Amino acid sequence: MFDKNTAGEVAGHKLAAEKHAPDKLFLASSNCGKLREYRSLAETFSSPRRIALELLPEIDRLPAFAENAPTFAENAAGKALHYSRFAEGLVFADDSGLVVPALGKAPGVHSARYAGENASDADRVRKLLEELREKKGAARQGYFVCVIALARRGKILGVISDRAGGTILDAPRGEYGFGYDPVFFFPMLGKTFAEQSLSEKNQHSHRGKAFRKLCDFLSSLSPETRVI
Ligand code: ITT
Repeated sequence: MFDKNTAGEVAGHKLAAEKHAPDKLFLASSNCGKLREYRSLAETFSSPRRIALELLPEIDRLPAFAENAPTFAENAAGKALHYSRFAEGLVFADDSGLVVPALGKAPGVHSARYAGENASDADRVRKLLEELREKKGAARQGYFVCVIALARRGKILGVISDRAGGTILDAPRGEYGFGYDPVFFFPMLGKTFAEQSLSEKNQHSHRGKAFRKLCDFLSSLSPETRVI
C-alpha cells in the first residue's frame, strides 16, 4: 500500500516521465509512399518533441473508410475519426492529392481513383498527361494539398493542412517518390518531386510542411491529452 505522499510522488514521476516520453502516433493509411515519407519525417523533423510513429496495427483488416466527401478536410477528418475507434492513443490520417485549376481542380479529392479503382500510379499519370495535352504555360500549373487530421478515441483534436505549388511536365522524370511525383516539377529546386531524395521532398512538400505543423500542434497539447 502507498501512503498519500508516496502515491503523490509516483504520480509526479509518472507525469514527468510522460512529459519526456515521445508522442506515440498511429498513421492510418494503406499508402506505402505516405508511410515512407512520414517515417522519415518523424525521424527528422519531430523537434521540439520526439514522435514515435507506427502504422495503425492491422489496418488492412479493419473496415475501410469510404472517402466520398467533396473536400480533403472532410475526408481526412472522417478517416482519422473512423480509425481512431480501433486504437488506443493518437491516430492521424492524411487526405492529399494534386489540384490542377485548369482541369476544374481535378484530380483533386479523386487523386487516388482518378483512373479507376484498380489503376496504377502510371495509369493515373498517363490520364493526367492526356487531359493536359493541349494545355500550355500557366494552364499546366498545379499544387499538391495535404490535410492531416488528428483524432483520439472518436474525437477530432485538430485538422492541419499545407500545399506545394509547381507545374505539370509533359513526360515523367525521376525514380523516387510515388503517385504524381514524376510529372510534378518544383521550380525552386528545378526538379520533379521524383528527382528529389526523400529528405529533399520532405523539406518542401505539402506533406512535410503539414507534418511540421502537426509537430507544433502536438507540443501545444497538454500532457494529459497527448498520453494514452
Ligand atoms: P490512404 O487513404 O490509405 O492514406 P490513398 O492513396 O487512398 O491512401 P488519398 O485518398 O489521400 O490516399 O489519395 C492520395 C492520392 O494523391 C495518392 O494515391 C496519390 O496518387 C496522390 N498523392 C498524394 N500525395 C502525393 C505525393 O506526395 N506525391 C505524389 N502523389 C501524391
